[in-house]
Amino acid sequence: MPRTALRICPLCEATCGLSLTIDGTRVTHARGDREDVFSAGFICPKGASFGALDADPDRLRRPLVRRGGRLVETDWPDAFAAVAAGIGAVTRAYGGEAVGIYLGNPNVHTMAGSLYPGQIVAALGTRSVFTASTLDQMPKHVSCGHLFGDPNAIPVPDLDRTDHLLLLGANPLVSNGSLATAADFPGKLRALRRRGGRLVVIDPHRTRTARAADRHVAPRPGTDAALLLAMVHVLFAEGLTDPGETGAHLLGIEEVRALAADFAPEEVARYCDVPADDIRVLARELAGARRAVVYGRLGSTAVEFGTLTSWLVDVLNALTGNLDRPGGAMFPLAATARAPRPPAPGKGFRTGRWHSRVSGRPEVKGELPAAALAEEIDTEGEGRLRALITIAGNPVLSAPDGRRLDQALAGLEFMVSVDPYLNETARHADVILPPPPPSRSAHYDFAFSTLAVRNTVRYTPPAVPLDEGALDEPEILARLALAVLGQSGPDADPAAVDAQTIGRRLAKETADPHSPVHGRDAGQLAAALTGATGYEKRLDLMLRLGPYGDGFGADPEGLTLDRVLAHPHGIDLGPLQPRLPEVLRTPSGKVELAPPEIAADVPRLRAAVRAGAEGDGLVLIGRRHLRSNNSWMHNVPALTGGSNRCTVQLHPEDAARLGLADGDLARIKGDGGEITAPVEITEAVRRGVACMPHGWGHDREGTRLESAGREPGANVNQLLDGSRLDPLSGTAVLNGFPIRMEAAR
Ligand SMILES: Nc1nc2c(c(=O)[nH]1)N[C@H]1C(S)=C(S)[C@@H](COP(=O)(O)OP(=O)(O)OC[C@H]3O[C@@H](n4cnc5c(=O)[nH]c(N)nc54)[C@H](O)[C@@H]3O)O[C@H]1N2
Ligand SMILES: Nc1nc2c(c(=O)[nH]1)N[C@H]1C(S)=C(S)[C@@H](COP(=O)(O)OP(=O)(O)OC[C@H]3O[C@@H](n4cnc5c(=O)[nH]c(N)nc54)[C@H](O)[C@@H]3O)O[C@H]1N2
Ligand code: SF4
Ligand SMILES: [Mo]
Repeated sequence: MPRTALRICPLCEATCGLSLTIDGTRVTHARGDREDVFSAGFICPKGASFGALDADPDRLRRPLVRRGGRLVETDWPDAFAAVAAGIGAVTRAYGGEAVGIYLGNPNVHTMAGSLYPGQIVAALGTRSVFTASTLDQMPKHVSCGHLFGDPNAIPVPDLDRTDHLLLLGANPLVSNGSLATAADFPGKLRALRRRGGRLVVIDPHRTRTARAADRHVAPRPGTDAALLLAMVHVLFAEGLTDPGETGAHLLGIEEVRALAADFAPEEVARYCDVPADDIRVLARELAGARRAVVYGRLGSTAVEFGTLTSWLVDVLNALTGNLDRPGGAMFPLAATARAPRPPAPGKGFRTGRWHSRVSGRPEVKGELPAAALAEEIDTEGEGRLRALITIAGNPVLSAPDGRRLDQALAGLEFMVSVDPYLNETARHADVILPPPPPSRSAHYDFAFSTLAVRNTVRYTPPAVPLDEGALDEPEILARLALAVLGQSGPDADPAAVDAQTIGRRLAKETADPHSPVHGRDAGQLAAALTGATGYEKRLDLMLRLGPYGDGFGADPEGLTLDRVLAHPHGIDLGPLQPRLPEVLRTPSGKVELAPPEIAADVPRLRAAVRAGAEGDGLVLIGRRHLRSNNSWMHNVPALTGGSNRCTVQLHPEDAARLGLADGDLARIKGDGGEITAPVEITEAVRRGVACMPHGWGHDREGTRLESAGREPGANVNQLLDGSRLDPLSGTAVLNGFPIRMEAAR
């Protein structure tokens, strides 16, 4: 008899509640869970293909270990022994610093990825930490770090209550939203229009989202920082700034005025290729709306001036009185966050506490740029990386210059990958540790509940029990943390890893006069935790010490894991609430609107504006497809084909100039190399722009991605050599970099 089970979808940031139909151990159907308090039944084609993805025959079921040059199946004890031996040999010879770690995007989509990597890094004692953040949102962390004192205090657009939404470099009708967790983005945009609100989109591509907008402005890629600074200029010049009630929490307004002084719309119009009057209208409409919000995504972060652009998004919100008020940009309060403490000045945010060895890039949030990973491995000298751990990442396709990284990985002394696929990156590993499919994994969104446009709490235990002999990913990562310390034998106890974190957190809380458990006995509290597994106990701990928690009895009505389990469709915790000044950790205790680190980057922008556009050359931008996700969903036939193809889109005028017809094969050249791709001519991209998706290039030897290999596509990141970065955040410029193009053959 088929049964149903609930599962929060881990496939994008929308975190929809799914209702799975399960026959035996197989997911035969997935639909949106109409009773889900957050998503109310919304689902997209990826969620609907949950069963196919879950049962992909190419998923690894058992660990692989390299023997005589070949990857062969083995059992878990043998795999962890191989990890302990391989990492041990490198750390003994060169120290823990010689082991790097790369954490990919799905770490924010699994419980394990949120709970254990920190402990693995600590066990290694390495500063060579690389993540997908420096291919993505790191500029936002940096700007929020400086503005609010906490790089994780990221305000999100209050979609349900705004009257004016200005989207910058975001395509939520395809991506389903990012750094703004909202199930049913399409429905929320329709609701905005229905209540008389306006949608404005700034994007060089006339995307699906841009087509749904009241106003679409298509600037030259990479120029948004100048455009936004010109909007700031207009606000001051026309007396339109009105910070409202948040004004009391703002420092640096006059400094911002000075920074914007020589960015009048006329000064930037040519550079941005947007008429000065249009920039004025954007500023006036934003200031004139009752409740408005500016929100930027990948086209605002993975760009040449990513940190400046991210900063200006929130400067505009603050100057128009829309920061921290309903309908504006608000700070979520997740159930697993630490319970709020009384406002107090903090230590502030600092980068560059150490630098990368080869290019001297500053550390940001404890990370070095993913674009610098290859050079840290293949450049001779002391401190060179000799071993690498990758968890849920595919940097060979996702990061600049995959060919160089490919070669670098092949030269490592040891590599271990935690990944369900033998893909372009994992094929270099000496040991692959495969997590079970998502139906076998529990789910709680630690990361995305801090970015959700409404506060809710939801947890789904595994929908299907683990297969015989399989390990869940929390246990894999806990055992990996132990193996790194040389503990891989029968005595290695993964529960000790959880117990250690629980003990540490409770020691801190019981000593903190502002904690609900101040002065209580940590051992007794630990013993009171419920949960069938270590990760469930950790979830219980966080919920109970969180803003809505029971505080171990302090508030008997408060949240516990048991209470959340009793509400399988989730518990609604209400709309977002103002959080200033409690959320701030700046030394001043204020929002520091003109941080010196950011102000110091404005001259670089001024110089770019003065230099103007780099000739009339083409620049490349990315695009996503509703049925893709980065590099790892091209192996599911239900999700490929149709319009989900790796083509290079070009405006008809550019195509004509280059002598390219629709369907022609084009040769594309960039700093890092050349690729070929079929041309797709469309007026949707503006002149001077070529547009290609990433995550393709599945034609490498030694992978096990049968379906993806049939239509491999080309790796757009081969056009980059890893040297173009937003300097403040170390984020790769994936949008708006120069290329050349000609007909192939
Ligand atoms: N040119 C260009 N490049 C880009 C982008 C772009 O827009 N343009 N986007 C960038 C962005 S935003 C990002 S986030 C990065 C992503 O960069 P990465 O995170 O490096 O790449 P993904 O393709 O997301 O790889 C995810 C990996 O996780 C594995 N995986 C899937 N599920 C699980 C799981 O449950 N557990 C484990 N352990 N592994 C799992 C997959 O098999 C795959 O190997 O790419 C970036 N690269
Ligand atoms: N279906 C699907 N959903 C996904 C993903 C996926 O691969 N597929 N990936 C997930 C991940 S990891 C992420 S980070 C999010 C990303 O979520 P989004 O950022 O919403 O997605 P993108 O499609 O990358 O949108 C970026 C937009 O910026 C535009 N752009 C490029 N350069 C510029 C510029 O210089 N200025 C301006 N103003 N715009 C520019 C592009 O044309 C594009 O429309 O999506 C997530 N959701
Ligand atoms: S929108 Fe995202 S979370 Fe929702 S079903 Fe689709 S992939 Fe899953
Ligand atoms: Mo991303």
